[in-house]
Formats: sequence, C-alpha cells, structure tokens
Amino acid sequence: MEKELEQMLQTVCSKGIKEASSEEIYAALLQWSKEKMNGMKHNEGDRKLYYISAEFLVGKLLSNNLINLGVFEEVREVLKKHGHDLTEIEEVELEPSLGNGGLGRLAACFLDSIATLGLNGDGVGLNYHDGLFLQKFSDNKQWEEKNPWITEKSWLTKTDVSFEVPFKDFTLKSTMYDIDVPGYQSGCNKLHLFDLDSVDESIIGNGIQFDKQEIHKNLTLFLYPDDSDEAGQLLRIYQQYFMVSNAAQLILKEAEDRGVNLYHLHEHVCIQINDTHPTMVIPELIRILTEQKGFNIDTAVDVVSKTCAYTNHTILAEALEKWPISYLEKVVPHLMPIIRELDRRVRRDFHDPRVYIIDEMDRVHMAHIDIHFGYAVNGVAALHTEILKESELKPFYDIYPQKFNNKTNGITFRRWLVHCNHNLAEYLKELIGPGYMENAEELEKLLAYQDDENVLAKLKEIKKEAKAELKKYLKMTQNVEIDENSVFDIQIKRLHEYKRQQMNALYAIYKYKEIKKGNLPKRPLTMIFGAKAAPAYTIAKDIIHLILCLQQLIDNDPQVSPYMKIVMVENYNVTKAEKLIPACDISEQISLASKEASGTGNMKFMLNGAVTLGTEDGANVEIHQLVGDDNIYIFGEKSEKIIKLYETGEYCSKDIYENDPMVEELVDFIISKDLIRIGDPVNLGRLYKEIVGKDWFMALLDVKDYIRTKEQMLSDYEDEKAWEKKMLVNIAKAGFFSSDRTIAEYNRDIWHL
Ligand code: 26Q
Repeated sequence: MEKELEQMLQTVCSKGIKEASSEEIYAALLQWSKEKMNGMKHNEGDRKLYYISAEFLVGKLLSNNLINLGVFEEVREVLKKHGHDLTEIEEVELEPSLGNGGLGRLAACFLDSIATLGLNGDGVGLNYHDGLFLQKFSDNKQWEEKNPWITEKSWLTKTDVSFEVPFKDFTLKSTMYDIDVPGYQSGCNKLHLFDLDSVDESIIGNGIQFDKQEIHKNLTLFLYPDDSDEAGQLLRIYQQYFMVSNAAQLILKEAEDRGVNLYHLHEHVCIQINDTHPTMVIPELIRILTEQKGFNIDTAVDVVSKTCAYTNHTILAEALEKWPISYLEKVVPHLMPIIRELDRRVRRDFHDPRVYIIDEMDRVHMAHIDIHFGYAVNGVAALHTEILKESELKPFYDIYPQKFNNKTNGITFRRWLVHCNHNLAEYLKELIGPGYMENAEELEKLLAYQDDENVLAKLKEIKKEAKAELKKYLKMTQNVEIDENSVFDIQIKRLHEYKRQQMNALYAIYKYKEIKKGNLPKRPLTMIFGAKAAPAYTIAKDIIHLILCLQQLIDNDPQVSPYMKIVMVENYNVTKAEKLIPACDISEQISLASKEASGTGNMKFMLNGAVTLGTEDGANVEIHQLVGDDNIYIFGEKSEKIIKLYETGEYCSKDIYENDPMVEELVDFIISKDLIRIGDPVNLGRLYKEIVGKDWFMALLDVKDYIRTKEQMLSDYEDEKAWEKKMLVNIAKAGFFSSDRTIAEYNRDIWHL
C-alpha cells in the first residue's frame, strides 16, 4: 500500500508522503480508490435490481471506501508513519449533498449492503449540484445558503451514457455520472446520477433564490426546491420525470444489451420505488413499451406491474404525493393518457373511490399507482407496516393482502460502527472476534460479559473518549465548550413537529427553571440538537428559533450554565452525525406514537452504546422488544390511542394547558420577558399560539411523562455499573438492525436476485 500511495502521489503532485499536503494526499487516495474500483467486477446475476430514489445521502466516501476495499487500517498506519492523520485528510472531502434525511440515508446504507451481499443492483437518482441547502445560524434563526459540493476531485465519473427526455415544450438531453459502490470484501456496484449539461449555478441569487421557470438551467440545482407555489411544484414534476425517464431508458437499454426479451423483463429486472417520488417510472415504462417496443397496453401493464415494487416511508398526509392533473398536463402530457388508462382499469375492477388513482378533485395519487401497478408494498418497521395494513392503506390491504410485507430498516455497520467508532469496533473485535463484521447477530456474544467489570469499565472509557473527541470537534467547528463529564443527551434528525423537538425544548425550560429554583442536578446536562427545517416550514423554523434562544439564555446565565448547556449543531449532516453518535448517552426518539415510520438514528445510537429515551413508535418498538424494559426508557401514549384521538378529533391542547399549572408555566415561558428579550416576538408568539391552540402532534399530551422519564433516566445514570450494563445490552442487541439483514430480507421476499 505504501508503494502504491507513493506512486500515486508522484503522479498527482510529485511529492513524497511526508511532504504532501492533506489536499494532495486526499487527491492521491481518491485516484487510487477510483482506479481500484474501476478494475473490480460488478456484482453479477441474471436478475438486476434498480433502486430509484430522489435521495442518496451517502456521506463522505473516502474512509468508507477504504474500509470496504480492505485497506483502511493499512492506509492509516502508513499515513501515521509519515506524520499524517487520516481524520485530517477526511476533512478535505466535501460531503455530497444528495439527501435530506432518513429515506436518503437508508438508500445509501442499502447500496452498501447490496454490494456487500454480492447482489446485482444499482442506484438511480439525480446529481443535484447544490443539494439540500447549507444551514447557517444568525440572529438565532436558520438561514439557507447554496451547498455546492461537486469539485474537480469528487467521486463522480462522467459516463458517455445520455438519453433524450421529452417534456411538453422541449426535450432535454441527459448526462449520466457514476459513483462506485464497493461492497465490504465483495464486488462493486454503481450509483447512477443523471444530470443536465446546461444547468447553470450562476442563476442562484440571494440565499437559495433562483428563477424557477428556467428549467434547462435549474433542473438539477437543488434537492426539494421550495414548492410553496405552482412554479415550484412544476419544477418538482420536471425533476421527478427527468429522474424516472432516464431510469426507464437505462433499464430497458441494459436489458436489451443483455439480450433480454422485453416481454420477459420482469424475470430479469426489478425496480424498487423509494417512496412515491419515482412513481412516474410506471407510466413511463408503459409508455415506452407501447409506443416504441410494439407492446399492446395489456401486456405492457402486466409486465411493468410484475417489475416494480414500492416502499412506503410515511403516513403523514402531506407527504403522500398527489399531483393535480393540470400540472402533469403542463409538464408531461404524454403520460396523462396512460395514467387515465390505469385509473380506468382501477375503476373497472373496484368500486371504491378511496382506491382510485384520480380523485374527485382531479388529483393523481402517486401511491395508488404504485400499489395497484406494483407487485409488492412494504413498510419500514413492524408497527408502521401494521398501521399501513390496518388503517392508512386498509382499503388496499383488503384488495391485495399478498402484496403487503414488512421490511424493518437497518443501517450499515461499516459506516455506523467501524468507521465512526473505530475504538469500539476494535475493542469488540478483541473481545468477541471479527465475525460480527460479516454476521452482525454475533454481537450477542457480548452478553456473556454483562457482569464483567473490566468489560463494562472499558465500554465506559470508550464512550468517554468519544465524548472528549466531540468536545474537541465542537470547539473547532462552532467554538463552543462542552463538559465531557456531563450527560450527553442528543436529538438529531430533520426538524418536524411530529418528531417533537419542541417537547425537548419544553424539558430544557423545565430544567432551567428547576436550576433557578435551586434544585441542582447531580451532574451537568448537555443537550445537543441538530436539525434542518424545510425553508418554507414556518413552525419548524420557529422551533429552531426557540432552541437557539434558550441556548443563549442559558449560556449567559451564570446561575444555570454550570449545570446545563444547549448546543444546536449548525448544518447537521452525515459527517456531523458520525461525530455525535459515538458520544451519546441519551438517544432522543420522542416522536408522537404512530408518526415515525421507523427511524434509523435510533439504531445508530443503540449500536454505539447510547440508551434510548423514546415513545412506542417506529423501530423503537422493536428495540424495546430486543433490549427489554431495563435497557430502554419508554414513555407516552401508545399508537392505538393516538390513532383514535385523531379519528375522534378529541385532542385539545388548550385543555391540558389550562388545567395543568406546570404545563402552563413551561409553555408560557416561550413568550416570557426573558426569552422575548433575546428572541423575535413574531416567531416565539407564533410558536406559543401553535402549541396552545393546535399542537397537532400532541407535545402537551406526553410532555409530563417525558419529563418524569428523563429525570428518572438522569438519576439512573448515576448508578454507573447499571448504566454500563445497559450500554452493553444495547450494543449486543443491535445486530438485528444491520442493513445486511434488511437487504437479505428484501432479496428473499421481493427481489429474488
Ligand atoms: C413530499 C411531497 C412534496 C415535497 C417533499 C416530499 C417528501 C420529501 C421527503 C416526502 C418525504 C420525504 C422524506 C421522508 C423520509 O425521510 N422518511 C423517513 O424514512 C426513514 C427511512 O425509512 C424512516 O426511518 C423515517 O421514519 C421516515 O420519516
């Protein structure tokens, strides 16, 4: 390895390892990896999977690729020998900004596991130049800026693959870029990202403003451009169709190149539709098969329906896409006859308006296309799939019980243990052998040590080191000082009311007031948040404002600051998650029961020895079953009750507010003099009104149980041995949440590769 790196450095900059800068070493390692992967075999098989997704939140790739290529340790040692630190080299890489949250990170973990299991499957998506916005804080508010990540030295490789994508008024010619996806000690797959040569970053003005009408210049600028007006919605349709038309053409071309008879497409290809964003691939394939490949409509519908499968990631109404026909007519009128034909077939066969594709308001329900004209539908955690079957998608489950199945999410242990928590990974290897890296369930061998004082002490020590590392990182990146001896309580995820960061903020208010009253905690508490709010999501931004104001209030109060601290991490992303997760003691998973489809952060925290504080929601339910009552802190109302409350419309936050003086006091603090002095009365006032007058995600319903449970947890933390044991059990039971297991199940039940 040393020789190869030296040679590469000679080519890149004519320097030796010692003399080379971090940038130069990065460039050499990038080039070395790319050449290595280029020489690797693509995983093969008679059937090929295409995983189409609007997001692939891959994170930085250098370390992960080195791990999967089997040279990470060697490279680290060589660099160390010459006075370099691989962590510093990593800093050079910009994080690809190709996703926004769980769904995108899941797609990235899946690509890793698909490649690792040697399966023949590629990802297909878009190459957003500025991705999701870059988050900046100023005046205690979120501001959005562009987030360019593509430099000359990126993992993208331009290919000569190109397709013509027809829109109503013009045709655009695509360019396909590839990112290699090496499996862990296995073959190499591809992530195909489609782009347009004419995209022009110079049209971006202030913040993330740009002209939404200039499609040839803006199409692949941003992920989820603001869609609060018609132009924004049309742009999203342009993006989605551009993605799926390219995907469809690529899939058919590769099949024909392999000699596949398209009438047997479903025997050689399967397409996983990641949420509804790629749904138009179904009518697009039908269109191409009938218009260009001589299929009659019956056969085209039949073949496509046997090729496509759909994953649902949410039951939130606003995330279930419904496009007005008039919008589709403006962008892709050639798909409308097919969509109408699909709707006609549904109406012919079923007499239930709830399952129609086109509703009485002339809107096209994308999920309904997927369910009728795909062969599988899956939810992403056991509870989520049950809710889909029993309530959200019940009319469909009644028609197609055989299509519905659960695939509980997972995470890749290569990134979320081996890479992000090297010390823990090495210690586990020492203790239980390296087998867990391939077979995650072997982590259970750890259980044999749950009463071994030395092992427990070592786990605590590793946690302490990770906390010290995070302290250094936050000092360097945000110039904040945290106390590594405090309890680290972390909530990192997209900002959404259903995830209830506002409830956590109410806890902070509670704690602040307790300290003011002289009820001092035994140990200081560090509350860490990381979250981006969608630019048009007003209340989410108000919640960020509240958290930042509380942060300032506490920092400036010498009576309180020795005992608690709030840190809101700026521009939370995969790279930051990798620093935060190993250092966590308390993992906040506090969504309103029934609303978080699965969660995957919960799994990453558990694997790294944090203890969950959560509701019976999403995959928390499965974590609870695995670790047992003693090793998780569960609070709040259950999903059945919540679903009933929505059905009857009975929930009234104002009643709770008015009848519970403690709740009233906490909520009132949002508009107290103390906070208004620091913050913006418009934002704080609006949030106060929202919580008292609506509280759609029922933070006040659970807030007292939440506070009580968190206090219990903090007190239990002081029983060191008992806490260390909880850490150990969480790590030991995390094996089930390996995405290798999830992918093996997808393959067994849906893909059959
Ligand atoms: C829809 C319409 C218009 C504009 C945007 C959207 C949109 C964008 C992104 C809808 C949904 C998303 C992303 C959803 C998401 O990330 N869901 C998460 O998926 C994870 C992986 O399955 C789960 O673990 C999380 O529980 C779920 O919230």
